Amino acid sequence: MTGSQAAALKAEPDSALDFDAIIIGAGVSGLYQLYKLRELGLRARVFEAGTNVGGTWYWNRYPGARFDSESWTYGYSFSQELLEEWDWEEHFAGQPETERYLNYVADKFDLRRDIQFKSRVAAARYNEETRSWDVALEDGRTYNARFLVTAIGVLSAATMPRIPGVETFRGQSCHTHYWPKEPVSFEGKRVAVIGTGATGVQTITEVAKTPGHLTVFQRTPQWCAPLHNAKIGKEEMNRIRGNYPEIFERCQNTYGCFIHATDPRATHEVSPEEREAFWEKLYGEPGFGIWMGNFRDILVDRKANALISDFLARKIRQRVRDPAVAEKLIPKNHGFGTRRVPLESGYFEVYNQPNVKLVDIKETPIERITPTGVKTSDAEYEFDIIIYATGFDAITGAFDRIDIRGVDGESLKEKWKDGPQTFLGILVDGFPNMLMVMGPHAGLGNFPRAAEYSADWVTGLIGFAHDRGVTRIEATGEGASAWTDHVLATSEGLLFTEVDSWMTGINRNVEGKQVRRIMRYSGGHPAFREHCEAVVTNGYRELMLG
Ligand code: NA7
Repeated sequence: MTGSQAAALKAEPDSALDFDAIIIGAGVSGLYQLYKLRELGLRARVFEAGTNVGGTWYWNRYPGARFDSESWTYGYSFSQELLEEWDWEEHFAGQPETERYLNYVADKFDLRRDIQFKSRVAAARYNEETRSWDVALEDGRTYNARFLVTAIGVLSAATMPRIPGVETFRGQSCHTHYWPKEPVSFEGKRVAVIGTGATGVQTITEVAKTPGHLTVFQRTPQWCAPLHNAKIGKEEMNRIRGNYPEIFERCQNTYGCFIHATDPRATHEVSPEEREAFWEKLYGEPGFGIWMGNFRDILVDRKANALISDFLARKIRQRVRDPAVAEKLIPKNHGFGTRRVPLESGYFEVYNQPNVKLVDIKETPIERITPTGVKTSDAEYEFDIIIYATGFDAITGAFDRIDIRGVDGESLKEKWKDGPQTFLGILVDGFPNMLMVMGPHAGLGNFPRAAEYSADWVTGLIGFAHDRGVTRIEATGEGASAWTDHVLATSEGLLFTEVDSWMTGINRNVEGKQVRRIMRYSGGHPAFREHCEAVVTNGYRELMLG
């Protein structure tokens, strides 16, 4: 294409299209993506299923929902003014505070005027003739746009358990993700929680605070570690504010964009006493330090992993009075850190309460949900409330729930049935002009840090195309294969790959999600960014632009 052709194309408004870009989702990534596309002067529209902004922090309003990232590492970094104005109240903010924050952001940057709520996207189809995406909402409304940007999150497709009789229960029941906006009282109620992942652990700890009776149905125990949350006073907040440049810089340079950096030592390089002292220190400190700031080999070396797991097991035994209950709470089928580590605030002590019962459903499986409660292989329990903390069809689930069709009507769900294939976790060959913010095979971690980068990269590419009159962007098949191979290679030797969890794409409640897959880039964020930057520096030559 010549320069004048490009200029002519740029000058020509796409008046035939409803929008330049459609963004799906008004969560952390979607809000920022909208802000960035507006900066380019593009007409962007966000479709959001909820009635307000916030994504994860709009939906997950279950009791006890809060950050495991330090609040001051989680907020957006793009606006100095926002950093000046917003005071975090707690080191690990609860859901209400985070929802308030995201609403504040939406208001401050006047984002709502381009967000269409109660608009769940049901289908998106690429139209080769117009080089655009036709998007259909669940209610039948249709729109089109040059670019389709997915900002649908990695844990947004909640899954109910496949247990017979779920629909027959006559009391109150709810998946944690769909928690109602109105307060739910547990006072004097018989409550069941099914599921003990990060969500279950937070829910259980909170529900147990109200008098009543709580029964926890646990399939797999977790290696939980203390959160050590605290309030942030005015002076401390000002100190944090003064340190924002260093804080964000540090997050940029760690593996998972958290404030915690891996300790360069190997577990066996230090004496047992020193090791124990180090782990005590980490156990006593706030946040993910014990997972992300531990010795460099605990997630790759079986012996090192066994030692840290043993340390955590001792902690559980110390904290839970009944030794039989403590044993049930100690994971036996996976080592510490090989699944997402739930951070807790008094979780294990909950089981010392006389009104809390732990049911190990590996020993006595749930047979069915009855109209009055839960029937296991050896007992029938009656409940007023059943809470399903049963997780998500992670990473690809939200994509699977939209009928996304690329060139010649190829289905994305079908293309990914044996695992995702992407270029940088952002583009997919055969799906031109679709850009994924935090798509599969991108690096996970402290979400907004990674999402800001991802949205910036997407913005850079769209801006590049816009400036040159490029109306079609596609990853090559070779590029996607090479990235996919690289992603698989980065996970080699990591112990988490041997364990079933949402991080390896397992969800026994979903057809086709029973085989472990590599779902995310495991080379760490600094390396991820290097790969992305190289593509930019190279003038996007690895992509097909037309
Ligand atoms: P998780 O971590 O996937 O946990 C789901 C929990 O629900 C887990 O304990 C599951 O047991 C349990 N589960 C799922 N299905 C069933 C059935 N059918 N019967 C009994 N128990 C079941 O989801 P979370 O929401 O806790 O956390 C997801 C992420 O969101 C979290 O890591 C944060 O990053 C935010 P299992 O372990 O599969 O045996």
